[in-house]
Amino acid sequence: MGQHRTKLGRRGMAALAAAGALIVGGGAAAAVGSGNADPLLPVPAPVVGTTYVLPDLAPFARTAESGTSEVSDAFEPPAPVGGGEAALRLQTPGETDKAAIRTTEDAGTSLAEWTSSAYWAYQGAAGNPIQFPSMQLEIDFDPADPAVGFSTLTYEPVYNPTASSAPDQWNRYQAGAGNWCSTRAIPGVIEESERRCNATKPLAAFVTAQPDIEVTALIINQGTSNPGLDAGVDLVSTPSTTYDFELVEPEIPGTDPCEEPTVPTVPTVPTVPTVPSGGHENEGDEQGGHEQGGHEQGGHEQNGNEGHEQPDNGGHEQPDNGGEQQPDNGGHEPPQCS
Ligand SMILES: [Ca+2]
Ligand SMILES: [Ca+2]
Repeated sequence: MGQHRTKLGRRGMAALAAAGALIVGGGAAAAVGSGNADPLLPVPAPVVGTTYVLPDLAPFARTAESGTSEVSDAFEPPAPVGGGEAALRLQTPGETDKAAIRTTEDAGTSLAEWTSSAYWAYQGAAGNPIQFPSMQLEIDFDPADPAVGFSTLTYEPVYNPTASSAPDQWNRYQAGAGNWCSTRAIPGVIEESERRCNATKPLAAFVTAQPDIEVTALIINQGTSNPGLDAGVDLVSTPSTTYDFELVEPEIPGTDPCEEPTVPTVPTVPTVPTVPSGGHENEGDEQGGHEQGGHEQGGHEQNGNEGHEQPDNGGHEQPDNGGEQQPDNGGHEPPQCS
């Protein structure tokens, strides 16, 4: 399951910290006003890192499939600024259609940690122009009692009047700073009559009323009652990560150990020898490390000359030749990648 996604590990964290981009707490993200007419504000740096969510949707799982959920590059642009080349696409053609994906990666976090949570959404088509996908949090306000405390909180742009509902563009929603509905009554904050979005409250109100309140799951939801909605979601930020929906896993600079020791073979690179940029690293990965180190310099050309001169062309198949070449290749390649 985890093999299809990548989190920035220590190296990614170190890179963010070194770049001054690491945000401690949610303060820096709060400057983005969802009501601003201009949605193209800089994306806050991930609080901890980025998790790429590929078409298998791991670590999410589909929990409602009468609508559809898939990673797609169908929108224009296909992703928000900083969100790569694709997004989650949710489609609910009919009144009762529902599309939802759910993850428990942040299960056990305090609700207070979610005040910097956020996501981007795009409305490509809608039966009702105010409709957008929502962020939902399953919560337990009484973690000590397994029989008590469950509810689902929902942030949805329609319940946050200052949130942008502009179609055909990526809108950023500072959900953690917005107002939320609750499916169930919660003592001290949501009365029975206030359930199901008859009242909306900021997360701080929930935390104040129920200081032990925990989040048990994150859901990205669309529907029911969203007929004709064709929408995108990307860069969903939680306390631990930002989920970036992508068709293929991007190459994260600095995570490929074969990149660093490569010798530049392309004539255009000698100007900046000490600071490898993205483009140079990619070139180096393809041409430098693998081909030069392993094959050209290693066993093939020198050892192979003897074998290739023999007309039977059996050099590659005979175990004697193979035995001579493989120790060279095997010996040279791993050190270059480690
Ligand atoms: Ca409970
Ligand atoms: Ca994306």
